Amino acid sequence: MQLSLQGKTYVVMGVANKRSIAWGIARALHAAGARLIFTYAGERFENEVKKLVATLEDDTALVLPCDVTKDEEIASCFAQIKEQVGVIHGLAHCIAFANKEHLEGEYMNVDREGFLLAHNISAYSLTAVAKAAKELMTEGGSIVTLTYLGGERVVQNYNVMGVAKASLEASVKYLANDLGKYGIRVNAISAGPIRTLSAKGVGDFNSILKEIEERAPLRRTTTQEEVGDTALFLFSDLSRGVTGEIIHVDSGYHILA
Ligand code: NDP
Ligand code: KAL
Repeated sequence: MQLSLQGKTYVVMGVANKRSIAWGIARALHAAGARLIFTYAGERFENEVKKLVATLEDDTALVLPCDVTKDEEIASCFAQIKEQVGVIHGLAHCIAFANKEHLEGEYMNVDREGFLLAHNISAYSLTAVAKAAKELMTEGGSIVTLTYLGGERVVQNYNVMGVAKASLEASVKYLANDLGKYGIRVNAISAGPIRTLSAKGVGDFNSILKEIEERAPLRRTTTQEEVGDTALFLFSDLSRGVTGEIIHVDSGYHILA
């Protein structure tokens, strides 16, 4: 079945390249006829994002800078969206960052600065952008963020990012409670491991993927398309009774002991 999101507008934050989960979500939304607004962090990926967006052949698509560590950039990004589009119906938050040296060895070696950086970009940013997006979601809306099993359980090397994801998941619930009265739903997708730029440089990523193929109930790894399709459900009216939820799209791996 093909869902239609014709006439609706969605903000997609966190496309770095074609492997990004955000790009999987964007493609699903585009196929459903939605209008898209993309945001990127640094100039580093501006051209890459613009090149990718051009492949959609949709001249209504907008591409705007939004480094989520900067309040003024969030404000000006959403002011531009308001001016150029008016109303939005959803937002995909696909953003996370921690210093590489804090993603190996023992968790407790993280310093204050690294802890705050990971939480600032990976957790607080959802609250900051939800608050800005709310003003444009005058017809109700749906906010979707991305999390990982390492926020619920100890996963080797995930470390400070796991602690930040726990904060992100709690934020989903508190935001869902705040925003429900405005007809805005807030949910997270807990995705299984996918080879993206963020996952690059992770020493044993191959063995992590192999374990999923061997042990996950569905015996295969997660794809960007699977996450994109669940996001589409969360953005559509089919999920109108769902908020404050963490949906695992991970071949069922999270049920295993
Ligand atoms: P990508 O590397 O493709 O995307 C990460 C994105 O985070 C980049 O687009 C990057 O933007 C953005 N980002 C980092 N810092 C900032 C900032 N200050 N302001 C705005 N954006 C910023 O990786 P993924 O697609 O894998 O990651 C997307 C989300 O999915 C993350 O939340 C991640 O934790 C989550 N996830 C990933 C899994 C996986 O296995 N890949 C599994 C489960 C969850 P820029 O490139 O412009 O710097
Ligand atoms: C247990 C897993 C193995 C990997 C351990 C930690 C992964 C953490 C994810 C985090 C988002 C990665 C980074 O912040 C990388 C960053 O330090 C360096 N990379 C960059 O700067 C690139 C260029 C940009 C685009 O990246 C970002 N993020 O801006 C977890 C695996 C199994 C699942 C994953 C990868 C989960 C996840 O959350 O991404």
